[in-house]
Amino acid sequence: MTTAYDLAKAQYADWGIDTDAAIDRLRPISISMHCWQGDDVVGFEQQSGASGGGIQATGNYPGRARTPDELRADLEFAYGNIPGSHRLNLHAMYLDTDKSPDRDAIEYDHFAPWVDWSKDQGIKLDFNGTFFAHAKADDNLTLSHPDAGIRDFWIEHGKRCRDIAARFGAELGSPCITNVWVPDGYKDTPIDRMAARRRLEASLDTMFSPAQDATHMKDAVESKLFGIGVEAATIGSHEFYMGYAIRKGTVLCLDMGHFHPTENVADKLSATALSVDELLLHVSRPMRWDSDHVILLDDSIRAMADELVSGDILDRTHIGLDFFDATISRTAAWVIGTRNMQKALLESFLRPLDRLRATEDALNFSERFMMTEELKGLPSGAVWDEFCRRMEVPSGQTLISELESYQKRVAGRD
Ligand code: RNT
Ligand code: ZN
Repeated sequence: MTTAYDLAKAQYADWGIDTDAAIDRLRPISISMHCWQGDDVVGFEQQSGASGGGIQATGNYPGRARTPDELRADLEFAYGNIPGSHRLNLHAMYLDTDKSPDRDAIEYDHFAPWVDWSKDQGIKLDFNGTFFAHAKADDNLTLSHPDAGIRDFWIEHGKRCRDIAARFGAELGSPCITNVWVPDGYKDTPIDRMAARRRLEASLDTMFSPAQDATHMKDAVESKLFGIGVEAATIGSHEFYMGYAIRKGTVLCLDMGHFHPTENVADKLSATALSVDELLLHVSRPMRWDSDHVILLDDSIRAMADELVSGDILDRTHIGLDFFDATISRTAAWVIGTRNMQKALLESFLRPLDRLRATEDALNFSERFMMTEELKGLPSGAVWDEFCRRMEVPSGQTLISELESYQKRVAGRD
């Protein structure tokens, strides 16, 4: 019997594209799925409350994970419905312990259950310091705070996160990408931006000064444009961190919600990758602001995937996700969002890249235009379905049933 995939394969072959090769390229790509979609960025500290720092999950859909065990169960379900093997991006406030260490006192042991679980599941970990949702971050100043005592508190937090991350990496045999995002900024126009930036730079230098083995952990820094409550100035702006990452050799994190809304974040990949060795992405969907909507298979995500593939920077880009929506099933958000990133990559692998490049090099923009638009009619969905079939995960209506029945099971939690 001829399958939809057989027809798709033939149609692509007509363009000189090998669909099996595209599937083989997609299979090993591991996406770092963020833990915080599962519980609306609340975490498991005893005193946890609002996320603060201008980050806001809105909605009260039933089923929020309230404990590490619930979050892990939800993650297992999600990974089970995403083809391939993927990473987990943890935040420091997701510790799993009956102790209540303050942020400057966290230790590996507080996270050890996550490592046991990761080993069991065959998952690798990434990590983030949590520099928000804390009394010492209430002024939206942490590493750049004028008070050295507050800066030291957060520097200690960051150092401990790096030690914990290095142990994650050593235990799991894969470098743990350890990201720093701080909310630091001012609501109204500051008098001395330079002083604040010098303080942030000095704090980062101190925090990063203990050497870590790059085979166990790598530091990343994440910029932002603005946040609620820090409209006038963000100390860790894009230019600040781009310069910092280039000078200090850290990974540069680009969050798609952290630029002016009309900027094309995909354009920044090749531009920055010439100056930094490695990139970290927070793939996200800003709507009017850094709203962290779940990513769709839309043109902004396709553009990111196309640039990673055309620019040949996939192997030095860590693809992380950063979205959270509390108005829909949280597990569905993870599964559909992560699969959308994979679908975009698959579509990028299904382009006749050499031919497209040749039209551009020959300044044959008419042909480039005709090709890009006609290619959109090819049946990439049939190739995706075949990928899911080979990876033994559902797609289409079967997937929807799976997502719905899991959501029913967790709906009674609150
Ligand atoms: C905030 C940053 C940051 C957070 C996570 C929870 O604007 O995007 O990455 O979303 O660390
Ligand atoms: Zn982010």
